[in-house]
Amino acid sequence: MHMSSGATVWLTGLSGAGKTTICRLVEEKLAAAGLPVELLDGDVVRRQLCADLGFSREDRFRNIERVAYVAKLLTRNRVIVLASFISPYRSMRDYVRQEIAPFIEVYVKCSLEECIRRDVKGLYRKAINGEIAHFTGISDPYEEPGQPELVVDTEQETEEASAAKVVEYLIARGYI
Ligand code: GGZ
Repeated sequence: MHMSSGATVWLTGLSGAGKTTICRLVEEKLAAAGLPVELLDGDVVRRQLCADLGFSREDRFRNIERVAYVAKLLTRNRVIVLASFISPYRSMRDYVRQEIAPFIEVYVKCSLEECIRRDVKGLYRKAINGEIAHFTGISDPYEEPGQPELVVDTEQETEEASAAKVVEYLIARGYI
């Protein structure tokens, strides 16, 4: 594990499914192995690069287009990009897939019921009370991936185990 061909690992899933935590764990493992790695996370990107955007369908597409542009530049410079975005529409993920190679779609699977139960940031409660409009899973759609490269189920396994699966996938396919 000391050379990388570059790749974008794209984690999609509901808010609270565990995308950010898994990305951070994968990042730690890759960085420890001396690999070039960058994390692109919805929470951070939306305070920086996409501070002007909201959560309408159009703005979500703009968000993902900008991130895809950055991920593409990094990937072609042999960086392993770990991108963590709800990216709720199949067509937006397909757009990224045709922009970037190699592109590895990871579905971070967790039922809406469990995300509501966890409600890490209290956003589901607000959304259910009508205090946040267009909230994914409550008042906005989430389209499950049809054929992701990898599925990790955070209701069935620990985030450590999910992260290990991502790393194993990258090794098995020769990306790292
Ligand atoms: C979904 C929202 C919303 C709405 C704020 N819908 O779990 P979080 O809190 O920390 O991460 C979520 C983040 C979603 O941004 P993304 O860039 O990943 O979304 S997308 O790919 O659809 O463009 C959530 C918070 O922002 N958040 N309002 N209405 N998530």
